[in-house]
Amino acid sequence: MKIGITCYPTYGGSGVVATELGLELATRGHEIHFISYAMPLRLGAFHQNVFFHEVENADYPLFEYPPYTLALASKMLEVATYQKLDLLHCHYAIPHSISGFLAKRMSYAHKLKLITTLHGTDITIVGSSKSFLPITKFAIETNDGVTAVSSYLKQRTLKEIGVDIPIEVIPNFINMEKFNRGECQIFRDSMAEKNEIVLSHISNFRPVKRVQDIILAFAKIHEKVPIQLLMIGDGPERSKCEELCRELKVCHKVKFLGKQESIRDLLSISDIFIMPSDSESFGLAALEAMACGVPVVSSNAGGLPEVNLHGETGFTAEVGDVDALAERILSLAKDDGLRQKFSVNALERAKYFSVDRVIPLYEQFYENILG
Ligand code: GMT
Repeated sequence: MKIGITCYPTYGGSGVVATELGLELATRGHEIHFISYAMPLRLGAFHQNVFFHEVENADYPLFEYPPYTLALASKMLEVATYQKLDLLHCHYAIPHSISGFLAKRMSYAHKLKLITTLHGTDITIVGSSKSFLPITKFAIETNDGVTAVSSYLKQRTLKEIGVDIPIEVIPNFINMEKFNRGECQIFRDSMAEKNEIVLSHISNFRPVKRVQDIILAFAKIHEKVPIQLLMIGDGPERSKCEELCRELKVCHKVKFLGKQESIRDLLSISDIFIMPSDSESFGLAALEAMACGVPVVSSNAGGLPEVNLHGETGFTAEVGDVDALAERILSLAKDDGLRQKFSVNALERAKYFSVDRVIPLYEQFYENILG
């Protein structure tokens, strides 16, 4: 198949999922054309069957807000026409599905199909806001096929956006050849004492991630068990978090590592992963941790319980319940046997989301749409 993929290239999990999907499809022989305003972050080097088409936005004195949606639609049409695409697959409804709709309407020459994958905030924040709700509903209903990354997100889309179109749940996925527990003893020794448990967190430190809950929970347990906290990533809440560490006098036990490339290595030296998010349609970072055999302590927000099974692959807690988070981290940190059992279960659970199982679901979905 010849597939056009549009996503946000620089921020957020939806761009990561779209890019990895394109790369996996390309290795299976499909021809993939990424269409966006910048090269998706994880695209990197040259890949066979993968092409990137940059959308140049019009700059004109009248345009205080240059109309990216229109520039994208024109580029989609151009790529679809000259590369003879079978379908356009948009990730994140706003504005990509609207551009896709325009491109499809303009492409009289062949029967271009339009698919959108809903990722989370396109529904839970942007889509359900008063100003975007009608256009989000329209953007979704205009597709030939719609997928959501969790059952939770599907239900919220049906309920809050009120769409009248079937939504198929195709979960996010993981390439377990890229994400697996590596041998990183020297690296681990440089991060923590031999007897310490390594607790880690990875995110973009936006308010929705509730990173301060991690510090509050950590402060409650750091004297009860030898433990080191790794805070990986960067974003608007990082400074407040560092300030909280100083206030609670836990700085000597917390390392803020900023943005990192070697996520797999950092997960490989971790014993427990923490994700206390306020809202999470899926929680890709939790899945990446599980693929490296790391048990997860997370909130029970959104689709997280579909990934992290309470009492099996880790623990979940009510959003904002810092005491429960602390108690659950402590029980795992103190019990080597339980941690080992959850680690095995986490790895097993991650296999359910492996590319070998999930990518064929997308291929089948495309084939059904193409008839
Ligand atoms: O919250 C983010 O990191 C960005 C956001 C996005 O749409 O780019 O992520 C959402 O999509 C990810 C990939 O499908 C999911 O793993 C995240 O759970 C989801 N984030 C939220 O729902 C808050």
